[in-house]
Amino acid sequence: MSDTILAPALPAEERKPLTKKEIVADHPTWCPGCGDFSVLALYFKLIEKRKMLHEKITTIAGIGCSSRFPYFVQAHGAHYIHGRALPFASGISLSRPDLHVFVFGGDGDAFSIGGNHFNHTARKNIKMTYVVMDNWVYGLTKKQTSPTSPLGFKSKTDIWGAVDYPINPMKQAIAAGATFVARTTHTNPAHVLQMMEAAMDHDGFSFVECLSECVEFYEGAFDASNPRKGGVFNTVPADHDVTNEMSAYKLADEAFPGHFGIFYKVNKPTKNAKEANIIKVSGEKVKGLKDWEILQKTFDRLK
Ligand SMILES: Cc1ncc(C[n+]2csc(CCOP(=O)(O)OP(=O)(O)O)c2C)c(N)n1
Ligand code: SF4
Ligand SMILES: [Mg+2]
Repeated sequence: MSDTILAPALPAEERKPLTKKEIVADHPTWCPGCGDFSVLALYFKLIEKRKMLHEKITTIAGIGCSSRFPYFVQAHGAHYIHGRALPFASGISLSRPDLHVFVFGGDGDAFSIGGNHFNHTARKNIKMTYVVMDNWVYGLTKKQTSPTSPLGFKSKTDIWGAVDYPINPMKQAIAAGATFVARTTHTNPAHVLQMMEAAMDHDGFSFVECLSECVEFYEGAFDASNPRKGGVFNTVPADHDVTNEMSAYKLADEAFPGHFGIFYKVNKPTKNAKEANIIKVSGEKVKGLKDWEILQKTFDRLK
């Protein structure tokens, strides 16, 4: 091993902040015009802006076009099993309090196969940021109905139009117990960055629904929210109380395009903090004992 590898890392303040060039990996293989490009570019911006150190960047995803995300970030990350990104990210979050874990994924990954994990990670308030790039369709597998596809959407699985009522990600996140719930859209880069940064600063499970157009299989889905396409982009009213669950629910219940911004934000102890406390308290009880003695005590107690 070279001296450079063995040399201890310089203190953060003495290290040069990362440049985009250093964190950009492979050329993204998304279709030209896909909304996901914008989200990736803003993640790079966030890394640069917050001067994140290379070894602290943690990018996790499931499976889908959007979930290819970690491939395109030159840092630690994993492209995990479809719908299972959150349990994987939970393990990292709980065992590495020095990292802020980012999870990126699609509407199918988050609310269909991963729906259960979404609810439970939210209710446990495990510290991480989950950005769902919602395109209202399964993109990677070439146009099947997703849990957010609107009624009547014609796809390979609903050739006569979708008949199942779509879920509302914002309502679902609030009801599940997420402590930070925000909504943004890839067509407003400054807003995406603002939401990701606020989510990162939240001590708990932060969820951001980011509309991200699939130009290949659902072109124009979000035009009504894009002023450049004749739509309207309205931010959350200034007098909205983000700690009021019912007000947040009302915002979430609005017809598309609704509002964009932070709908809900409350402070509640995280599972991370609770577990750290259990470890501290139980550690004090067995202070001075050798590992095998602790194990023996545990087995004795189980008798
Ligand atoms: C266990 C399992 N079931 C099904 C699939 C096939 N599959 C891959 S991605 C995907 C859906 C992707 O949709 P979404 O999460 O919305 O991501 P997008 O491609 O739209 O970004 C499906 C059904 C899989 N890879 N693994
Ligand atoms: S299929 Fe859709 S979601 Fe996938 S890369 Fe192409 S435009 Fe993006
Ligand atoms: Mg999708």
